[in-house]
Amino acid sequence: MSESLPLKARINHAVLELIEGDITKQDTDAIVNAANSSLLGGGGVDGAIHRAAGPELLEETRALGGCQTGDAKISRGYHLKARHVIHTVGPIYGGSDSARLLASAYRRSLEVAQENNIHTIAFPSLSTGAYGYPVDQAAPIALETVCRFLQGDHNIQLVRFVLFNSAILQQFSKALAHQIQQQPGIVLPA
Ligand code: AR6
Repeated sequence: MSESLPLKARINHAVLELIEGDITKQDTDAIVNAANSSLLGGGGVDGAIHRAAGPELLEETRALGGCQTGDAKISRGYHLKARHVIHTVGPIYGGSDSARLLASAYRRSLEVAQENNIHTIAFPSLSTGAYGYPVDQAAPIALETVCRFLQGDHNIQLVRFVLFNSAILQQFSKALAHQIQQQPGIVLPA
């Protein structure tokens, strides 16, 4: 990757970072699950999180009553390093409302984190696997939404995007570079 593309920024008192890795391995207070509205598990991130957390997670999510697209719900993390899982449902790419719903999934996840006194949170790239959202369109929405949230009043200290391969990481890094140009108050750490 070009050395000029940023992987970290400071926004208010929070750090935003981009890494290549596996969401299930993160030791943040919460990890975010790219779930579906049943909250009963699936493939991709959802399958990996349920496998790593153990069957107790499904027992808890069964009782949550599902989750609408663009909303988020919280559970415990069980055998994960993360104490909590925030389950959000991104849109299936294609509808006229896709961009709004993708932004909503990121924003609602951060609001749920804030309500539950979570200070550090890791996100995968929502909707860009089974749900078909092109990463070059999803990354700017993800970064803009998270940067705007971090510029407001909150107790979040760290938002980490955990991207599954270097191509996705590069798209997110490009989108972060754009946010740094567009939004005053986002600075690169020294
Ligand atoms: N860590 C980080 N990123 C991952 C991991 C991982 N362990 N595994 C995959 N990715 P997806 P969606 C990347 O399909 O598009 C499920 O069946 C992957 O490369 O997990 O929101 C649910 O139950 C892609 O970039 O989520 C839903 O039915 C991104 O994570 C549906 O899929 C998201 O891919 C949700 O689809």
